[in-house]
Amino acid sequence: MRQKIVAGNWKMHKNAEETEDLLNELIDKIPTDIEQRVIVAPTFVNLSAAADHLEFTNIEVAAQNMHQAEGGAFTGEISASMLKSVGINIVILGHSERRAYFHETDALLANKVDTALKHEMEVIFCFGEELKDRQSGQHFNVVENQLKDGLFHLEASAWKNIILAYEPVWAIGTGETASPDQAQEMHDFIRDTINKKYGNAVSEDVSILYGGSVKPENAAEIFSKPDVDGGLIGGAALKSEDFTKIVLAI
Ligand code: G2H
Repeated sequence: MRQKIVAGNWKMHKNAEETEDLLNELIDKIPTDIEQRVIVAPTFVNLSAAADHLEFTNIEVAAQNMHQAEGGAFTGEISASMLKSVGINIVILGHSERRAYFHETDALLANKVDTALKHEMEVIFCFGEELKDRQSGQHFNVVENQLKDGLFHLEASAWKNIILAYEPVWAIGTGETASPDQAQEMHDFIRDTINKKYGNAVSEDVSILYGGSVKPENAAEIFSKPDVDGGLIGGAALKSEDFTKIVLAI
């Protein structure tokens, strides 16, 4: 059975005090008896405190990135074992901002995925086409290649630790959202592509989140689509009222 998941990607927002405040608000507002998984991804420096703070709650904590190496001379980087040592078992990889500003390629991401899985972490793997790809009708090809190059080297058994996040780059932080039908069309394509490679057991079990300007106003309609299993939320994850509404819209 695939899971319903709402994850908040806080990007480079919230200092230590603001992180604690937002977590306290979320603890107050998000009911404890819901079935959907709720994940938040604060910045690296606040992960340890966030994991401690949320230990006895139903809110999980993810990192926004990690390095592919086990350790070594990589100034400024963070390894999987460091994340695990402070209680982080989930990592977002391949966000379009990492791909665009930090030149992360599908080949590099395939390595990062391997490292995360080796450390028994769950991966939220982000991918999605740019505006030019959609305008030129290449969006299915681009998405298929990102999926294949980043993840199709995995054994079927590894997919239990993979969560997908389809995030069309033209909809990220722009206020522009893919229509619920556009999201469903691509999620269906993604599931079908996985089905062709791995079969039903994997394709029906993998959760595919939608990301890109999800707000309280549009969340319920997007989440109502059969192949949309939740969302990866940026801007709207920074306000507890909005994020809670989105969590409850699923
Ligand atoms: C896409 C999303 C979260 P936003 O980046 O990953 O951000 O909801 O602000 O578009």
